[in-house]
Amino acid sequence: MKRYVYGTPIETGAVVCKPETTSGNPEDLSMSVATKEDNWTLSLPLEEGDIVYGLGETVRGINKRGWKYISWSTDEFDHSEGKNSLYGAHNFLIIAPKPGSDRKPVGLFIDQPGKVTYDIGYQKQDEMTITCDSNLELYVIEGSTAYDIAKKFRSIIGKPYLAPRFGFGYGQSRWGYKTKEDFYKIADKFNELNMPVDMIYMDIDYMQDFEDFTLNEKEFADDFPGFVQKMKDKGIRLIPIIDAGIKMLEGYGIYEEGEAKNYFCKLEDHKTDFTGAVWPGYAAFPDFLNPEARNWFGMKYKILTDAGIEGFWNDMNEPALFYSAQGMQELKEYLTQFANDPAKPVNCYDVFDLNDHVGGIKNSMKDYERFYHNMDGQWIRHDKVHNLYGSLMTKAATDAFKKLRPEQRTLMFSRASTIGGHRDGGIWTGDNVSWWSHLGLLVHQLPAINMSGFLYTGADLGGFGQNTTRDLVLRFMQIGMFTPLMRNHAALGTREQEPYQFEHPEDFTFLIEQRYRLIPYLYSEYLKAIKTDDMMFRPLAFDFPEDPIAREVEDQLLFGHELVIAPVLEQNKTGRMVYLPESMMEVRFAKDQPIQTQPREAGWHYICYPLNELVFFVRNNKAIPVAEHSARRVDEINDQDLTLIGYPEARYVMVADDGISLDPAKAGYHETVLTNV
Ligand code: MIG
Repeated sequence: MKRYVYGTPIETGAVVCKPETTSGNPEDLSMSVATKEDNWTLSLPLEEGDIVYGLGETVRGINKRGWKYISWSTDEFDHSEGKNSLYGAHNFLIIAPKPGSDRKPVGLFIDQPGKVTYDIGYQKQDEMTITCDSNLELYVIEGSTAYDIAKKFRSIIGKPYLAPRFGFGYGQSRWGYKTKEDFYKIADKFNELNMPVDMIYMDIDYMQDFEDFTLNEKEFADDFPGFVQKMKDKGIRLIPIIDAGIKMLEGYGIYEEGEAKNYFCKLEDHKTDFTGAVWPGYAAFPDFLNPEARNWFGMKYKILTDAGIEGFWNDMNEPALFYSAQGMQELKEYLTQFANDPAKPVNCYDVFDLNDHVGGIKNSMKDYERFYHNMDGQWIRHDKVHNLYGSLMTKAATDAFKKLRPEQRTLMFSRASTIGGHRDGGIWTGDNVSWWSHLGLLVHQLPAINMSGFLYTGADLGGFGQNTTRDLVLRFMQIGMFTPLMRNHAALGTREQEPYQFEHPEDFTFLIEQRYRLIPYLYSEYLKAIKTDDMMFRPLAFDFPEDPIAREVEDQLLFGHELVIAPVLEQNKTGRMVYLPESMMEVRFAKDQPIQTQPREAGWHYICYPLNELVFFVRNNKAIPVAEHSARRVDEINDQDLTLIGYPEARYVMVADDGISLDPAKAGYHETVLTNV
């Protein structure tokens, strides 16, 4: 592994074990580097059959060839193919030449907190060009396979955040739960239907006027600890959201404190707070790059942890900006000019221009260039460090949790992230849409997200934006079955998509039950992946690099060391073609039937996969443990009574701990060999 330093890079904290600096430029795979004043470019030829893996949470396929990606944390509610950026800014990729090539696979990590552009065969089909600001660290990682390189990379960025085991339970969420009654009703409904659930999420409406660390006066301010406890009595942990922006309002204590202590991002004068607008209206943005401000913000979670809250999700931390005070002023000037110009509109181009001006005030680059961070006394313009913001908000929280809840793990996941942030929390994949194509997108994202260090992850099951359908929710759940975060979440105003809103809720109950049966195994693979710098989700070709078909499969994944999962990704399908790179055992969970297994030869198979079953494949000579189906909460899972399914002779090395202690010594990590005899 080699590390090259260009210019004077800002320390991002992404890498915890840095190799010595290598001088000169990398030559692997005929790379060439050109540095101009404020611009750095790396180019390399791509050959036919090269696969490019990585870039974490972004658009398009597992193989990133043939598109342009921009690493720039973006509040993007439309995750369609035409986009270039999502919430994650994960600058790690691997180029894997085809089998038989005399070129070796190579991994690249661009340690740069600003915008990084990847043209991966977009301008020229057989050329890759990476462009960014001229101050960066470049890591070039060699290895025998893409998988090997991914593990080597993971070994230098530090261990991923360790979630509490209850975080593997099913979570119900929706933007729009407003009252205590809403929460009681949901919990009661789940309990009534005997549907397993561990968490219900609180979205922005629990706050008073969208003010962080406050409680809605009408609903929650009065005896919040009592309410939290009442939900716990129903077996539910409440998981509230925290937003990045702080409402600018005299009399709101948190704002006044942050203002007095200079903890907010400043304009170019380094004195005036930058004014952005998000849910609460005009808001100031905590300067998470300033360690003091970070500590201050983190300790505010105490208001909620003191009330018994054990987990949070951090939102809007790209940071998302609906507009800024200055941007709005400029827009008004433009509009006034437009309105007062008798010659306008001359033609439709004037109207399009008007449209662009109005639409362009959201998440505008101009705004990201308006404000500054105080990083250890040095003022840095936001756009230079943009991608650090979300992860440092997560760090603010997790550092504080170590003080506020020193004994126990706290659930934490974030929307925006960059590599390094994986040590402090998980991520969810943000505002997907209730589209069938977003099932496939999730399958593509999971391995790339794992490569970047994030293991505790998942998507809004059912889809966040727009109206879902019963079959889509079930198909989403068949994938979400394996993601550590299994949460159904939807946007305000969309069709209600709690499992009990649909016909035959027992089908949903059945799937969630199977999830709980798999938790001992899923959690074991999670602990192993943390310990051994491994990925939980992998493209087939990571384990079968020589198999030309496996190299092109983008709709199946390896899970852990035992499984292949092949979800159905299209509507009105009752099954699909599945490619098995080796002979495997098909495993089928169907209602009111014992688990069915059927040996399958290597090759293509048409596999029936109804909406209300769970189907996966156990790899040759492997087996996985499955619990009884009676648990309705993670804490009720009987870890002593596990059945191995798969190949009868196989054993499984089960890893477990107490699932909650922060201190590894107390958690009691241990291995047990499970066999069928
Ligand atoms: O601008 O808090 O991604 O999960 O429900 C929308 C409301 C703000 C975006 C999050 C979504 C959440 C929503 N938030």
